[in-house]
Amino acid sequence: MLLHRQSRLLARALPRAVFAVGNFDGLHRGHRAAIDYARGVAREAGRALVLLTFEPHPRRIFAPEGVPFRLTPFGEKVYVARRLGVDGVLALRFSRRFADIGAEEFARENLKGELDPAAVIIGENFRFGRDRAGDAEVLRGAGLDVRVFPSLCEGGEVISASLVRERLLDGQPGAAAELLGREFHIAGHIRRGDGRGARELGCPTANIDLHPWLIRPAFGIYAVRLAFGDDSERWFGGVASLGVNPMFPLEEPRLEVHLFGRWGDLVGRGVRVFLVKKIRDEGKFDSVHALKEQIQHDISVAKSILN
Ligand code: RBF
Ligand code: MG
Repeated sequence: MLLHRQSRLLARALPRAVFAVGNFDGLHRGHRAAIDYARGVAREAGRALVLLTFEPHPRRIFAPEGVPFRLTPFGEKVYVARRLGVDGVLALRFSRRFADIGAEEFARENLKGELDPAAVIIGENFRFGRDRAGDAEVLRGAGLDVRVFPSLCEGGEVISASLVRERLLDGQPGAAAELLGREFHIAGHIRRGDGRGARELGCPTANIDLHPWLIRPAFGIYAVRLAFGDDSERWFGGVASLGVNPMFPLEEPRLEVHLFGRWGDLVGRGVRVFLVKKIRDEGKFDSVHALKEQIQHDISVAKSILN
């Protein structure tokens, strides 16, 4: 799969591709239905299938002070896209100046002119250009073959990235997974911790810093699966603490995973941690001993969830 940030380079490599256009944060089931449809269009046209997306997420430009909200930070969006089997990702650099391009100009110059797509697939709520004035009609006006893919509904609700975010903020990773079509995951590298877990709590943990723009799911203790590197098939069970450790307060929330089994030094390894189920809130206990006992209980609860 090709990843480009410049239209010219992408168009040279994959001329006249079929483009599915959107922010695609989360690449949830609604996105994937549209991408599957676009794949069919691409096959029929004998063209490559490319996701055309925007980075950073426009919301970060329009509301720079907002709370972290990304379901899939850029690297993870690319990772999931690769697994969906698209031929390319074109991630246009979003900025104030970019946002200020008029809708007609964007359709004519940036899409038709630079990419000359065989077809363009957008979601029904997709808008683009200055004042969000661009829609399917504007694209058609630029001479593009446009297909509008309807939103996917489940249980009377539209599947959307914001609905997935609500589920995660509510501590419901299982409900989020149903909307995503896969478990929500946090990617990162294992950092050296202070060793307290192993020393005082009988529970060594791998510490993972959270991407600055990644959504903070409800703080608490979770049953998790962990995979190393880009391998998502082989996974290992564990129990994780996500939050600020009221017993030993942290300034920035982080993820600490206790992996079941015996492991050597994992510092530096790239991992993905999949949230399976929230077990409880973070707590403040009367003693380190009480926390230690609680952790042993969490471990057995997590094991039974994962089995
Ligand atoms: N820290 C807390 O302050 N309160 C908790 O309730 C809590 N529960 C934990 C449960 C598990 C399963 C694990 C692995 C860690 C938990 N921690 C909790 C974090 C613990 O304080 C931390 O791992 C050590 O201080 C080492 O950094
Ligand atoms: Mg640790």
